[in-house]
Amino acid sequence: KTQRMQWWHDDTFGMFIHWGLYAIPAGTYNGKDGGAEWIMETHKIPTAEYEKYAAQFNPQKFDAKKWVSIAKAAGAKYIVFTSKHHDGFSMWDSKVTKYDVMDATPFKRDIIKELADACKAEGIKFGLYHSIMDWHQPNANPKQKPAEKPDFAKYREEYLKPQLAELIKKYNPDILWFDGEWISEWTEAQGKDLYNYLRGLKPSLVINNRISKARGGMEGMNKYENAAGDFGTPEQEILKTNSQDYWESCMTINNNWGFVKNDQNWKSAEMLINNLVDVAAKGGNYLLNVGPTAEGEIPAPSVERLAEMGAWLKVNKQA
Ligand code: FUL
Repeated sequence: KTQRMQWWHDDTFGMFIHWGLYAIPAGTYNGKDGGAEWIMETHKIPTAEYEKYAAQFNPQKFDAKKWVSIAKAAGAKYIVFTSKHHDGFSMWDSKVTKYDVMDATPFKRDIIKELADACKAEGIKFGLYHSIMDWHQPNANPKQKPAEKPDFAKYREEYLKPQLAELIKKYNPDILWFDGEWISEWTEAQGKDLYNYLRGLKPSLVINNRISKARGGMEGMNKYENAAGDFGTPEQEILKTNSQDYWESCMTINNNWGFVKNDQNWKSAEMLINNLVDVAAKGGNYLLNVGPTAEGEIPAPSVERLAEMGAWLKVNKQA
């Protein structure tokens, strides 16, 4: 147990936000259902075709303060937001690419800046989910596009790392939450190198274990010792028993991470509270996801459930 991890461990409850261009198709492509934030892959949408969503991205109802107040009312102490998901679209004003919210959309507002500022103002810790896998960068896809002679090291050194340095410098995140580490090009050595590099830029950073190769499937805990990363990441499940290692269960509030129009399979507030209590009793953190719409709103059924959790916590949480 370390001093650096104390606040994170004590905070226990966070709100995950999956938001990107995929909120526009909202789980349906060419009349066929399937995929949320994975829709590009699910329907094998060509890059040039998928890129067109950027020109449509104009979430006029986006209000960072409102999102943060929803998290706060729920009793969540930190937010983790998708800076870049597997589709490769950057949700901030990145100097490394034009495929970002500033250069490629009519919206032209730096979403991460607005969110980071709103979190800071409210004393909510701020984290960024960042995908190592990137379907938009030809150099990140050696297996899929061998004909293009992709150079993964070039992607890693000249795209991935500079983008992360930019995020740290500009928005001072408390947490970096990696994902998409399972591609065969990514190695434990690269994970360690990246971990050390990022902690060098900001020593207090908290970083999940998906920066390394140690995650054992969906159960999410490390399958070997001395891996890079500070906490385990069970996905859509809760550990069966208490663990001495740091861990955080991330879960959806309906069936999907990204917004899906037809997904009305909301978990009850009672179940969400049970999950939170179960996780906390076993020494873990609970990262509960919402998927805002293309207009920029957290769906009402999510807001209602989060409010119920907050009301329950107010009465029942011991100091
Ligand atoms: C997974 C990703 O592939 C999903 O899209 C989602 O982001 C989840 C939290 O992690 O591995």
